This record gives sequence, C-alpha cells and structure tokens, in this order.
Amino acid sequence: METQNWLLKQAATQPYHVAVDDGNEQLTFAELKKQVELLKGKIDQLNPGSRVGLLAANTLISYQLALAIICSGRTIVWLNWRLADEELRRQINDSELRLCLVEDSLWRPKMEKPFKSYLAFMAIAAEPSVLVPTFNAEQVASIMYTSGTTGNPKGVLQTFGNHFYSAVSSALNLGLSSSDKWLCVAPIFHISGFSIIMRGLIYGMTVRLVKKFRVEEIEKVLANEAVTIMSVVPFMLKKLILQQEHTNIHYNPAFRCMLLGGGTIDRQTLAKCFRLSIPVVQCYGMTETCSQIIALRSADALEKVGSVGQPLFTTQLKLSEKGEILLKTPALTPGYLNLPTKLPAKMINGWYRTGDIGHLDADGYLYIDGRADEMLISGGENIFPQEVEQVYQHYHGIKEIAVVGKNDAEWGQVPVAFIVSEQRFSPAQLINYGYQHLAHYKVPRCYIYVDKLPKNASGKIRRFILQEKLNKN
Ligand code: S0N
Ligand code: MG
Ligand code: MG
Repeated sequence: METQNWLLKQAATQPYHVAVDDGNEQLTFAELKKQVELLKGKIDQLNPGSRVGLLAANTLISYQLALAIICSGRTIVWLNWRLADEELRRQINDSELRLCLVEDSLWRPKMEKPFKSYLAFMAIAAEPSVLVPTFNAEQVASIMYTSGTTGNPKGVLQTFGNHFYSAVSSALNLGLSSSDKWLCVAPIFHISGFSIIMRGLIYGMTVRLVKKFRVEEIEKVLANEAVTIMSVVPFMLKKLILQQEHTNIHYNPAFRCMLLGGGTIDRQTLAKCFRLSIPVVQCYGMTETCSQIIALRSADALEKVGSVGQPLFTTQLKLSEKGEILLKTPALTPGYLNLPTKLPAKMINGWYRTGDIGHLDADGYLYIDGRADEMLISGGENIFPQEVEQVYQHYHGIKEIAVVGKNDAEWGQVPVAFIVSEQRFSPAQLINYGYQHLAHYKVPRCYIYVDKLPKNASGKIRRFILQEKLNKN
C-alpha cells in the first residue's frame, strides 16, 4: 500500500487549518509544509543515512523535525531523554546513528558526534528541499526502544502501515476528525505521544503540544481552550483529579475524552472521574502495537468501569489457556531492529503474545489482571527488573540482587531491591551508583538486605514471593 505523503495531502486539502499549536505559536498545514521543507534541506545536506535520532521534548521544533525526518524518507529513532548516557549510547550504536538531533534544553556536557544540538542544526545553510511524495505501508517510520526480560533494549520498528491502521482504528472507535484538537503532553518519544502526531497528519487534526506536565497549566488549557481529547497515564489523571478537587475549575465543554492508557488504574480513581464529570475512556496498547488496539467506547465507560474495552476494528483478541492476552493486528510491529528471531519467538500460531494477563466478561470486554513476566510500570514508564539487576551485579560487594515492584499511590509501582551482601551500603551510595548507569525512574527507591533470595529448582529468582512480602505491609 502506498499513500500520498500525509503532510502534503493535508497541506493541499486544508492548507489553512491549524496543524499544531504550542500555546504561543500556531502553524497551519501549509505553513508546516514550508517549515518542514526547510528542515529537510538541512537534513539532506548532512547526509546522515537512513535513520536520524531525536532527543526531543514536546516542542514545536521537535514536532517539525520529526516530520522532516519522515518526509525525507528516513526513519526517526526516538530516544527517551530520561535515559543515562550509557543507555543512550547503546541505542545509538544499535541503530547505527550518524546524526542525533538534541533539543537545546536536553544537551548534556561531553555530548559529541553523532549528537548535534538544534541550535547547531538550525545554523546549517541549506535550500528548502522537496518532500517525498508518498509513504509506503511497509516502510519503517519510527523506532522506539523497549527493554525486555533479557535486560537488553530492543528497537521496535513501526511502519507507516502500523501508524495508519492504528490511527484509523482509533478514529472509528472515538469518532475523531479534523475538528478535534488533541492535547499532547505524553512524551513524543513514546508511542502515547508520537501516535498523536501521526493521527494529526492522518485526520488533519490540530495537535496541542505541551512541553511539561505541570498540572496547573494543563488544567488551564483544558478549561480555556477547545481541546477535545487528551492522552494520559494514571499518574497524570490522578494529579488532574486532585487539582480539580482543589480548584473546582471545570473543563471546556468541547472536552469529550480523557484517553487513559499506559498502566492499570484503581476503581476509586475512576469513580472520582465520574463524580467530577471527567470523561475518562480506558484503552490498552503498547509500543509494539503502535499505541491502543483495545479501547472502551465513551458510551460504555460508565457501565464497564475498570475494563479497557473491546478490540478496535482491525484487531482480533483472544486469551491463552493461562490468560495471556494474544493479538492479531495490522498495527503490530514487523519486528525488532537487528533481532530477526525476537518477534517470531513472541508469536504463537500467528498470534502476538503481549505478556499481559487478563480476562473477558460475558460481553467480551477485556480486564487487565497483571503481567506474565516481571515488568513493572512506574508513572507510565516500563521497567524490567533484569535490566536494573544487571547494572547492580557489577557493584562491588553485592553478591545477588532481585528487583521487584512495590505498589505506590503516586507512581503506581516503584522498584525496590533485595540484596545479598556481607557489607552494608548507605542507600545514597546505591542510588548514586544507579543514577550513573540508569534512568532515574529505574533506580530502586530502597534496598532490603536478605540472607538469600528465593529461587526455584533451576535457580531462577521467584520474584513474586518477594513482591508479595513487600506489598503485604
Ligand atoms: C508522569 C510524568 C509526567 C512524570 O514526570 P514529571 O512530573 O515531568 O517529572 P520531572 O519533573 O521530570 O521529574 C521529577 C522527578 O520525578 C522522577 N520521575 C519522572 N518520571 C518518573 C516516572 N515515570 N517514574 C518514576 N519517577 C519519575 C524524575 O526522575 C525526577 O526525579 P529525579 O530528580 O530524582 O530524577 C512522566 O513520567 C511521563 O510523562 N510519563 C508518561 C510516559 C508515557 O506516556 N507512557 C506511556 C507508554 N505507553 C505507551 O506509549 C503505550 C500506550 C499508549 O499508547 C497510550 C497511553 C496513554 C494514553 C493513550 C495511549 C494510546 O494508546 O493512544
Ligand atoms: Mg513533576
Ligand atoms: Mg531524572
């Protein structure tokens, strides 16, 4: 399948419609096309190969650069700016980047090639360059890294076809169109955020970018602007509820959908949403499925509290005997970068194994019950214990370590470490060590010393025993 370049299509059919708005500046689709042509000229001049990295915040310039990369026929490699230097380095090496553009506010000391600040990039003199006329369904538009049970991050390939099916399926469910305005404070380096940009191009819809999740600012935008929909993770929703309980400010009547994904939510929080008339719609998806593939309909939100809904139009769902959620969807990644056997290993008879456990009610609505593996989620960020443990195994004096998730009212879960060691270290020592090697959210908040770790016959750590112990108190 080949389509016209989505930006060119929108610039031709609704040139004066606002494509993006950051609260200070707005760009119509025609203006956006012009800006993207300028930026593409600079990228072409640098001749960076087939992929360009972005270390980006949710800013107007990042939005334009993302489009310039895909409109130059290249792939965006999205990098999570919360990662530690060495984590970034691994992803850059794996994706063989010759150019990684860095938001000026995210520039770090000692950054050198292939990093280039936006400032340095913008200073490149180049002629505007014609955008690729078409997008091909099989072509990889974006790559996002996720970790896994081996502890090594894998680059998830997301094609234009994946993005297209994802956006169209979501529109069929929520009834979205060019008259919608989507607030994007979810990081654009995650699919929760980037999918909004892609939907914007496909629906011809305005994307309202917000750089940082400041709850007072978000509440003001939702009250004063005609935003119709916003994507949130549970952390954000809870903060917004607290804020509204405090200020009693009602959102603009145009606001019709608080799309909630990226983690489980408690019923109490959902009940509060209904009391406050916050129109929350739960959904379920992941980087590998290019965002939501299962979602509630607004009409069902009340009756099916706690459910993440039913499969979207192009997705099929079933449960394995053990309750694992299995999917078939055209939004599924074609695979992981440089790891041709990884996706096939996750497939069973053509179905993708998500690693999540769930159940269906009599009407076929899905409820998420937990994980088949040990992954935990903190504030919408996935953490694989193995990745954290690998780092601490190099710490002198730590013999063994097991990381598990502790329930946390604010973050959902936070990592906690059980350690076997003859020495005692101060928490600050261990935390500082973690900060040098890992994104801060992955670093265990506390360290519990034990004589030995519970293991099964083959020597595998039985994390659930530790987890139960931890969450009992
Ligand atoms: C929750 C967020 C906004 C918190 O970040 P905040 O408040 O901006 O933090 P900072 O001010 O930068 O830092 C303050 C301290 O907090 C630590 N910290 C930051 N984030 C976390 C975290 N997640 N866990 C633990 N600690 C955290 C900082 O490190 C700092 O401490 P120090 O100083 O010690 O460093 C932020 O975390 C955030 O934006 N989270 C959301 C991420 C997200 O979007 N995840 C979703 C991923 N899933 C998917 O993309 C698939 C699902 C999906 O597509 C979807 C999801 C939701 C809605 C819709 C969809 C859809 O399908 O369309
Ligand atoms: Mg904060
Ligand atoms: Mg940090």
